[in-house]
Amino acid sequence: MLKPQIDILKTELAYSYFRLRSYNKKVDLSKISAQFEKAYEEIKRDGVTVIENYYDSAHCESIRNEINRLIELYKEFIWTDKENSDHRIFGAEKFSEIIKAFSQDLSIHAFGEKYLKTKLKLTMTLAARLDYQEGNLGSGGGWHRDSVIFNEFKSIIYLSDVEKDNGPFTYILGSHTQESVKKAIQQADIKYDQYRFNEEEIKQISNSLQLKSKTFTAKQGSLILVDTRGIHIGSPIQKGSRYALTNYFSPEFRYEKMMKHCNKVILKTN
Ligand SMILES: O=C(O)CCC(=O)C(=O)O
Ligand SMILES: [Fe+2]
Repeated sequence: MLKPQIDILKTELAYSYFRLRSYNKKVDLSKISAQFEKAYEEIKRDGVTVIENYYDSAHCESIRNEINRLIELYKEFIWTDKENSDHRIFGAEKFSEIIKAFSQDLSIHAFGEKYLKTKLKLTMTLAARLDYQEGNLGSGGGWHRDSVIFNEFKSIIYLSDVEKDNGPFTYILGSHTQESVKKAIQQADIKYDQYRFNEEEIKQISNSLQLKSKTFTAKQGSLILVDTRGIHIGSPIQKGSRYALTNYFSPEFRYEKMMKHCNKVILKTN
């Protein structure tokens, strides 16, 4: 059992470094809305929460049209998977005013800062259209954590209705805490730096940690606020298309480093 103990120690050390750099700005979510206040309690407990009807259907339709326009206009430059199912415009806020408005949403920003207890900066907004194609892996390519050491905040808005066949976001509730990362190492034989998981490992983690997964089927305009340190998957799409925007944030102190990474994928059109 010596090896897992050392691994846990490494996790603890990195985590305390993050905490040292945190801050304690008071953000009063009740001034934003009761929905955000409730969402805050949920994200702390589960690692994920949803606010329905954040955008109305006319607004969703406008952004869908915008995504279609950008995919067509920049088809030689955008990222697609090998099945040609996933079409991704990273940094889409630079090409569209209506997408920029989502990237600059102050309520979401304040919520993320309160949750992570640190100042955040947007690194980029992803606009994505997922079309059904045989053999597609879904958004994100399988079960994973975005980070093992750091809690991470993302906001995803569905711009089309997402039923169970339309590639819904799925999350293992409660898998975002330091405690649960530790338990996965101790009780489910997961490596300390492991951030991708096969189905067998997901079963193992869910059973030994007694955690349930939740699939976020929801109407267009639903806003998912999520700590992507928790284990999640964008399920493979079996029918139709899924449109969504995702805001990526970084703590201010890691921003330069994160941007170096993001700049590799941000859309460049010449
Ligand atoms: O779009 C999704 O459903 C999930 C994608 C994902 O893994 C992420 O944004 O971190
Ligand atoms: Fe992810």
